[in-house]
Amino acid sequence: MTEHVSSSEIKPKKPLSDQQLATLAQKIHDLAADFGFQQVGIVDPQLDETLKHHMAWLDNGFHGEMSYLEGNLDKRAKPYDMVPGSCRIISVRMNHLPPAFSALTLLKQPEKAYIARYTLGRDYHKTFRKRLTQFGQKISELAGGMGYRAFVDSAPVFERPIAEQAGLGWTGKHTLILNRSAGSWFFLGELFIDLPLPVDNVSTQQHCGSCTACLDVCPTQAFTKAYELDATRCISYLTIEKKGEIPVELRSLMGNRIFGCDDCQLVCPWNRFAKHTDETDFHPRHSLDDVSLLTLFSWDEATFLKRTEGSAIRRTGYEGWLRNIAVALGNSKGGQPVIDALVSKRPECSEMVQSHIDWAVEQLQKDLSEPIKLLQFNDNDTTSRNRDSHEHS
Ligand code: B12
Ligand code: SF4
Ligand code: SF4
Repeated sequence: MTEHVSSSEIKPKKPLSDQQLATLAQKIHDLAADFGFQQVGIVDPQLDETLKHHMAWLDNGFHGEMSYLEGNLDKRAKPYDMVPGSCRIISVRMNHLPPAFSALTLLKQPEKAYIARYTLGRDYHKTFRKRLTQFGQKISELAGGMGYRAFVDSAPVFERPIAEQAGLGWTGKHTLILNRSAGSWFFLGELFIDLPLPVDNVSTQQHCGSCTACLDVCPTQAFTKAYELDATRCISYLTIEKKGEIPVELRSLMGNRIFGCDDCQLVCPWNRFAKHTDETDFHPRHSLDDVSLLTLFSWDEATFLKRTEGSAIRRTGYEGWLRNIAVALGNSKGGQPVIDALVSKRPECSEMVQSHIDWAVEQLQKDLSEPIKLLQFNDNDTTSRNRDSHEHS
């Protein structure tokens, strides 16, 4: 992942009084909605404990090939060192749930592609970074000058623990931040600032209770325990971050998920309270919310690049894209027509993709002699009702 930052070094003409800082903090909360943020929190984070957890997580090798998570550990624990002069962080969240998108229906149609909701539209980094920068400019104007720097994802910033300490929600057992009025369908971003604003008083209460729905539903059993994810088993990692071969033992568990995965969020009861986003940038483009695997597999590289322009999907690259679709086609129970499509595309593919095609063909040939089983989700259980419940609210 790349670092997305923007900054300004304008200094205030004279220090603000405590009263002026308190008034400014209130205005920041009042103005957030004008910039497309559903919530903000001002925080002076304490991250020593988080660093210990992070290091233990790395020691277990749960980060796989994401070597960037090993770097800048000092800065992760002392984030102000990244932006000299900064002394507070404004943590913000932005909803991304697109309207009228039935995840359950798609997951039950093995011939269709499932692409994670967060990436059906434009790359969120761009929209979010632009808004954060405008927000920083506005605050700077109100303060009579302020140094600030905006981060959106993947800088060495502990975004989730910072958001939790800023009061944006609690860390769920699936490791994501969620809150009682919005669920978890939102992105996080941060504005590092050099004004000593009063921090928000926040509740640190957790509301997962005895629920384990996210842990139980994970198709690849990627959670080693509550609050601990072995990313190397997570479909999001396998389809987006991992280069090269996808481990054979995980392929049949991936179903039709070709870019990211939403299952642990779909099943979460708190997502019944999630709100759809008004940001048209996050609405699906090129019918990616309802498209067959064979259609996507037929794209040549030029078509892939054109249709994924401005989208985070480009991150996987054309080779990774074909690899992911080949695995999904192997799980599609699509029989001879799918075998034919795989075999006909094979000569133009890299060796790595070819090995996934061969695996897929083998699966489909096995299926031809077996009755079709589609037991991934059952309409009658409460899990599947929770899973899509917010779509009907
Ligand atoms: C690497 C990464 C991934 C990896 C690893 C995910 C992971 N859980 O760590 C992969 C590729 C698998 C991934 C997947 C996804 N990701 Co991601 N990812 C990141 C990234 C870049 C870094 C996260 C990180 O540092 N992980 C490493 C370690 C430290 O994680 P960890 O051990 O779980 O950390 C937790 C513990 O230390 C724990 N902890 C801390 N102190 C303590 C104390 C105690 C007592 C306990 C028990 C625990 C505990 O809290 C930490 C945070 O939750 C962040 C952006 C950022 N800069 O933060 C986005 C981010 C976390 N991802 C995000 C999203 C949306 C996703 C996906 C939903 C995308 C998708 N639909 O496919 C999935 C969700 C999978 C999941 N269940 O986590 C969002 C989450 C928004 C939210 N509401 O929380 C983020 C914040 C990006 C953003 N700016 O919005 N992601
Ligand atoms: S995103 Fe999917 S694969 Fe990853 S932890 Fe959640 S349910 Fe499991
Ligand atoms: S599914 Fe249950 S355990 Fe998981 S985050 Fe949601 S409330 Fe917490």
